[in-house]
Amino acid sequence: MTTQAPPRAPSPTARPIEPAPVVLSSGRALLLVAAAVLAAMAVALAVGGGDAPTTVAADPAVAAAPATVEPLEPGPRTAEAIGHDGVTVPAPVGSRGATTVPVELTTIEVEGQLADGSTTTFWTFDGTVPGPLIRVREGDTVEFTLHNDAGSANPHSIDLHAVNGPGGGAGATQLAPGESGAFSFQALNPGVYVYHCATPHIPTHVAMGMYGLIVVEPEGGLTPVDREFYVVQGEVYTAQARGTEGLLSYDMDRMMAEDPTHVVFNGAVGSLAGDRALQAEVGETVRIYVGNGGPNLTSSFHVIGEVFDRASVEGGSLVNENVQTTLVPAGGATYVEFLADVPGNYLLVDHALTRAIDGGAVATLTVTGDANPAVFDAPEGTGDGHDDGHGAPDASAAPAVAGAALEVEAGDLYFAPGDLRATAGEVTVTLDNVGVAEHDIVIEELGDLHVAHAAGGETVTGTVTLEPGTYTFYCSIPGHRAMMEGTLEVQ
Ligand SMILES: [Cu+2]
Repeated sequence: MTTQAPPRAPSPTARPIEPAPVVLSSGRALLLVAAAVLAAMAVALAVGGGDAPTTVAADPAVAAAPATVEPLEPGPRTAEAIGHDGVTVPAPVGSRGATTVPVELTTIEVEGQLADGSTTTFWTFDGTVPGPLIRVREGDTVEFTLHNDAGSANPHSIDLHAVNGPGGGAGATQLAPGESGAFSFQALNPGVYVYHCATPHIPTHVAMGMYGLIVVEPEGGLTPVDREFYVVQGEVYTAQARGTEGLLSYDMDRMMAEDPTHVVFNGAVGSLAGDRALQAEVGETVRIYVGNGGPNLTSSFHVIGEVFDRASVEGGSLVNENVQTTLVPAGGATYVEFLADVPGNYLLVDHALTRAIDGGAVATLTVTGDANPAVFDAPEGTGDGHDDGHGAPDASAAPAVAGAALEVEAGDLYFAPGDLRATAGEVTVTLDNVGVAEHDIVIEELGDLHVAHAAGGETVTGTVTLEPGTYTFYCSIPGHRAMMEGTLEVQ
């Protein structure tokens, strides 16, 4: 019998929040909670025929969660967050027959990192955004148990889109803090499905992070691949402007206007970048389960520099081939597959590009291995994959400027030239930003020293004193570094 992974404690960088109502910027918290309880009762009555939610004995291990963990350490590019790592997925079902599969999830409210230097309150399944990937087989009977952690301030529930039955389970799982509920369903339809909290105000619960995917594999299983990844897009609506430091609060008015401050993959800006970038090797087959929690936007999912050899149409049984960008509707999911042909950094984006370049909807897949010039060949320093992966179409391959003055063009998303040389001493750096988004130049080895920062269309000059050596420079705007990083040689 297959058992899903047990509920996980929040990641070490998440910390429990105080068990008080979340303060909404509009000051409607108490009203919302009261409305949620009333509406939850209405849902339970409507769906459950008047029965109270099924309650099972609380698991003491769950009741003890969330564990005490270290506080967040805000700082540059610290992508550690409540964000799911994108690689922890259950094993494929293979060729086994249909069976009974117990699945347990716990709803947990935590404060976690949203972007560099900022946190927000997340409501989660099992402490991550998205919640765990659930994986079953067509014909399986899923015995589903949901626990609402005792430390929660709000009722929660679950609606699995793979369910054929009222509310997708939401009627049986309207749970007050500390309660548990259970129901069972047979997974009749193979595909990739969203699950989400369905407790009023439902869009708020979703925007706070309460979504994930369940894969129902067909009889015989999906085609084996070398790497599987799990990436779910979602919107975040904060009262404070993007880039504000500190604890950001939820903004109901922005939500109602469908005007998110952040659009993210796996919960946070930079959640799948830097040390947490997805990894594959040349020659490997890759499958990405892609979901969209929404609650409002439709994703135009694209991987820059890759063509999907196969893309399921809306997560169902119809599979398209040779696809550049696939739509993932709010409350929808799919999977895409491709062969990693060429080494380099590949950016996963919502190709409604403002959301990626400015809003945070960007993740990195790093492919390592031998160059494959028959498939892609380019001069050094322009993103041929075995140097530093710059994407500038016109980045000079020639030796970069030497001397006491450096001129660097920044665009969306590249530096030109991609590598720099200078002589030791005081160096003037002119950053000419020809792009629309803001860009900066930061030197890692000097404590992430900001040398220059330019808004779109601006040219800005900064100075820095350099000792001889080799330095790494990059753009520190969230999501940019994967394409905007180079080496500075100082003689
Ligand atoms: Cu909820």
